[in-house]
Amino acid sequence: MVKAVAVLESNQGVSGSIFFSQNGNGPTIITGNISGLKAGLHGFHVHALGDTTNGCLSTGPHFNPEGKDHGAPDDENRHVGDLGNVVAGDDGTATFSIIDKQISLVGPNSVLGRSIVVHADPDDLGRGGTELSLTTGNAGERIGCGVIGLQE
Ligand SMILES: [Cu+2]
Ligand SMILES: [Zn+2]
Repeated sequence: MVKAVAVLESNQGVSGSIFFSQNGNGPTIITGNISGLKAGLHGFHVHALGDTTNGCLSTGPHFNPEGKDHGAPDDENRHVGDLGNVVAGDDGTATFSIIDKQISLVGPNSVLGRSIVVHADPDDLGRGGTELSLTTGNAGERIGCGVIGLQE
């Protein structure tokens, strides 16, 4: 079992911790909660870099080692980092448990040392019909992010 954690940083009042675990080459389980959000859907992705020197802006694009288009978590044609949306309730908190087959903590698709990012707006899952939809999902501003590091 490999385990990892990311603690979100934000200059917009967003906070939370995200936990990752993976058995062998099996799917990765991603759980956590994020607070300080407005109610509704928020794009949620692994971005390529673990660089937060310029806040969430310096975390690079969606982690995409296979050169694919942006998509939904269940799509075959998606960025490895595409986790879709988390949903915040009226209290501004999103609590989630995601099982994902493309995110990994080992091998070439490892997300260790990269960043998890939550956005201001919903991810359109590549269905928006615009060029940006196929790269970012039109998820808007990066309002919280944290570097994914190994956990004991
Ligand atoms: Cu993102
Ligand atoms: Zn993407």
